[in-house]
Order: sequence, then structure tokens, then C-alpha cells
Amino acid sequence: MNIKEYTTDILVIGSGGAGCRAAIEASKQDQKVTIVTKGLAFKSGCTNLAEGGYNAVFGYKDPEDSLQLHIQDTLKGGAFLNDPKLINKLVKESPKRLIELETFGCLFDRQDDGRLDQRAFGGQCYRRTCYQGDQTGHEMMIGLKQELIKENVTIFEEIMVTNLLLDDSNKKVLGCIGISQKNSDIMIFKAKSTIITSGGAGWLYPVTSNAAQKTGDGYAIAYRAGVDLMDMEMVQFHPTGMLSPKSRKGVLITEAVRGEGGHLINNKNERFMTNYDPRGELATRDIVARAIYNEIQEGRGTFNGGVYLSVAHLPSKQIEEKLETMVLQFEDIGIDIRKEPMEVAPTAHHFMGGIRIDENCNTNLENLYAAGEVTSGVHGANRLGGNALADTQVFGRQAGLTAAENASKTDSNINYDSTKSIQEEIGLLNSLIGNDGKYKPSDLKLELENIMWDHVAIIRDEEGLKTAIKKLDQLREKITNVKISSDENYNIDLQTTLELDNMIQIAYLIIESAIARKESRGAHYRSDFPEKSNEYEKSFIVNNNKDMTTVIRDFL
Ligand code: MEZ
Repeated sequence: MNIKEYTTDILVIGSGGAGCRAAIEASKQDQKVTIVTKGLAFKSGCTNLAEGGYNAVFGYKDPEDSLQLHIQDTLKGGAFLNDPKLINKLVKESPKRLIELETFGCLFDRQDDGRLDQRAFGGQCYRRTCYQGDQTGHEMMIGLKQELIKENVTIFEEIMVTNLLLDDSNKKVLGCIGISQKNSDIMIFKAKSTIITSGGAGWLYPVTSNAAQKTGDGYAIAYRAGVDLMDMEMVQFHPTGMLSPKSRKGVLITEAVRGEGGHLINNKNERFMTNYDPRGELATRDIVARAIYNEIQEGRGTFNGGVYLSVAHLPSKQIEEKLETMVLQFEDIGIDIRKEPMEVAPTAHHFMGGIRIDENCNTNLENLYAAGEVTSGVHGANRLGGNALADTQVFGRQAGLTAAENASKTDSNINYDSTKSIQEEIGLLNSLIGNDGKYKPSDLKLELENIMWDHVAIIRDEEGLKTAIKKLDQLREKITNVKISSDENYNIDLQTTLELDNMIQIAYLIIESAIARKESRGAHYRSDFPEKSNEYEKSFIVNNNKDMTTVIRDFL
């Protein structure tokens, strides 16, 4: 294995919507920018997979809409756990960032009069979700790629970041260290400012809509470095993922299906959503996901353990134009959604919790910034569909700006002696590569996913959460006894083991926070505490160097 060292002004970890937007902005401020990404730039990450839309108040469909109403919907949807400063910024800047995307080359759908089209999405009082068919995130990545290419940004792909580099005070971040998946080279990136935009951790669950890379590495490297993480118990299950075939289980079926007028139906042919919420299919995701779960638990699900989602009553033209990906996704498995219903079930989709940031994307460590799903505070206890794509652009840009401002004030020499970090990394790799242990890393990963699904998913209780901790303790033992091939090139066992280590760490944080929150709020539902309680109008903060603390939401 070789050791390679690079120096840059701004280091961006992650190459999805937030990462690309951060890199573009920092580069526009005349900084040398480097992206390091675990997947392939522009192809990996979850922005590419986001289908239904981007929330921005224009009032082109419903002139009564306003910024204030978007703020209210977001707060209410987030069960009042959101950080008001972050929501304000999201809502106010989201329309500007969308227009900017159009200048980057993205084409959003427009009405006959040329104004942007806007569709209905869950939990929103007016139609404010802008979109490009059901490929909105993909379209955004095309524009972001075009703009990024114009900037002179260096991109390193297939690198798994394993730790942040800290100065002697442990308060300043000076870059990161990682491992090349291609050849196990050790990669050091020294930077004046580092931005984490590595997304969520859907793969903590066996059924997820997330891209394969989403194993929560960003949370783990931040936590190990002493960064505050907040609201870790808040995991969103998107109500509608594919149920079969097995290889596609969890793949997203966009909320736009319901936005366009789709019906959720149980095995008694009843539209059941109004039994749970007057907004029916357009209630917030936490409510719809739990309703589907309940229908299945009470025996009104399909044979395969889902419910039906039907658009067969809508005009074929509307389905073909607005839900093209859905048509193709189901055509592939022999179902014509113009005539037949889709079978759906909830799928792990979004982490509302994560790195604690302020409205300028600062974290509690110097030189470290974060944006996108890896952060917390914007969405509270439950995210509205369509607010994530806006989040990537508003806070991605801000992180780029703040990081650039910091870099411009920083000495041009980054004083970091990497000897110790390199030695630790070599030690780690030597202890893992070729290890002839008993367990296959991929089996252990599956074990973790099942623990989380069985005890820490849509419905939780104290007994289940404590059982999960016991099982995690056993799993953590097993990870010291894994079998890893001696190959240095694309060593999947090695990669899986490193990811698993991160995932176990995050699983503990989710469970500890879920145990602490003895109430039900947003996506966190405790069957032993089914009501929301005033006592818990606060967020739990976890930090590697301190005991759990809380922050009270002062606007309440
Ligand atoms: O915001 C999202 O998660 C989104 C747009 C997903 C979807 O259902 O299409």
C-alpha cells in the first residue's frame, strides 16, 4: 500500500447535491477545491435518486402560498423540533437556489404559460413542489455537474474517509485521512476548511431507498472527532418503497405518485388513509408510513406484506408525463401502472438527525462545516418531502461560502504532521487485510440491519431498544473476528468491515437517543409512550467527549 498526500484550500467530503453545490460556491470564491467521494462523482449519493421534487414558494399554482406558510408547514411537519433559524434560511433562499439551478442548466417542468409548474406534496397546505417529472434529483445533478466542470475542482473517487485530522488541541480540523478502495492506498488530504456532505445512513436497515454508499460514515468520523450530533433518533421511513422482487425491495416509489392523486388501498379495497388523517394520502410521511404499517399488522395488507398504491384512475397521459420513471420501474417487472396497482411498503429514507450546524453551516469544531442530510436541525422530527433537495442547495452553497471565508483568512501553510495518523491507519489496515477470522463482514452487516429493523424502526419501545443494545454488544465482539481477503484491490470485505464499524457506532447513538426520548414525536414512535409530551420539546445532543445534553427549542 502506498501513502499519498494532497493539500487543498477547501476539502468537500461527498459528491451529492450538497457536496457539489458547496464545491461550486467555494470555487467561485477563488479557492482551490477538492472533492473526495466514496462513490463515483455525480452518479452516487441520494440526490440522484430523489424523484418527486424541490419545495420553493413561487405561488405559481396557488397564489395564496407564502414563505410564512412554508415555514409553518415545515415546523408542523417536523413536530416543532426544527431549529427556527435553519428553517427560515431554507424557506427564504430555496426559490433563489432553484432559479440558480436553472442557470446551471437544469430544466424544471413548466406550465403552458411558461411559469414553473408546482405539484402537491405531503404535509403542505399549497402546491409548492417544483419538479422535473419524477427525475428531479437526477436533473439537478446534471446541472450541478455542468457547473462544477466549469470550475477547476479536483475530484478523488472511490475513497472511503476514515477519520478527520485534528490539531494538537483537538479543536481544529485540518483535513481527513482515507483509504482508496481501488488499491488500499492511504490518502491524506490537508485542508484549511473541510466540509462534510456525505449524506445519511439508510443502509442501517435492510429495506432502504438509499444509494449503496449510505452507511453513515460522515456521522461516524464527525463523532469520533468530537463533533456534536443531534436528533439521532429521528429516522424517516418513506411510506412507499417497492416490495418485490427481492433485489428491488426498498427502491423509492416517489411521493409524487400521491401528489398526482394516487390512492393507497388495503386488501379490502378500502382507501384507508382518511381513517388516520383528514389529509388522506397527503398527510406527512411519519403518519402515512405508520398507517401502512398498521394496516399490514392488522391483517389488511397484501399477501407479500405491503399495501397497494394505485394511479389507474388517473389519465394515462398524466401518468406517462409526470410519472415516467414509475411507469418504467414497474414495466420492468411486468406491471402496467396505468392499469394495475403498485405494491408498496415503508422503506428507510432519510436521517433528520446528524451534525449540529448553525445557519452558516459552522459545527462546534474550527475549520469544519457540514451541509445536507448529514446535518440536523432543518427538518426536526420528520422531514417534508421536497425539502431535502432544497436543503442541499441552500446549505450546500452556504457551507461553500463559509468555508471559503475561513480559508481566505487562514495561513497558507497547513501545519500538520501526518506521521501518527499514517501509522495508525497502517496499523488498522494490517490488522484487517488478510485477517483469517470466523465471520463474513457482509453477514455481520445483515445482522446489524436486522437488529435495527426488528427493534429500532417504525415502532419502538424500551424493551426492544434495550434488546437491540445487547445484540449490538455481541455484534461488536464479532467484528474483531472477521475474515477479510488479502487482496489490496477493491477489497470488499475490508470496505464492509470499516463501514460496519461506523454503522455500529451510529446504531448505538440512535438507540441511546431513542431510549432518552420517552414520548412519540414525528418519525420517532414509542408504543410505550404513544403521546407527544411538552417535556420533550428539546433535542438530544450526543458528543464523544461529553455526556448527552439537550437543547430546548425556544420558539415554543
Ligand atoms: O424529498 C424527498 O424525499 C423526495 C422528493 C422523495 C420522493 O418521494 O420523490
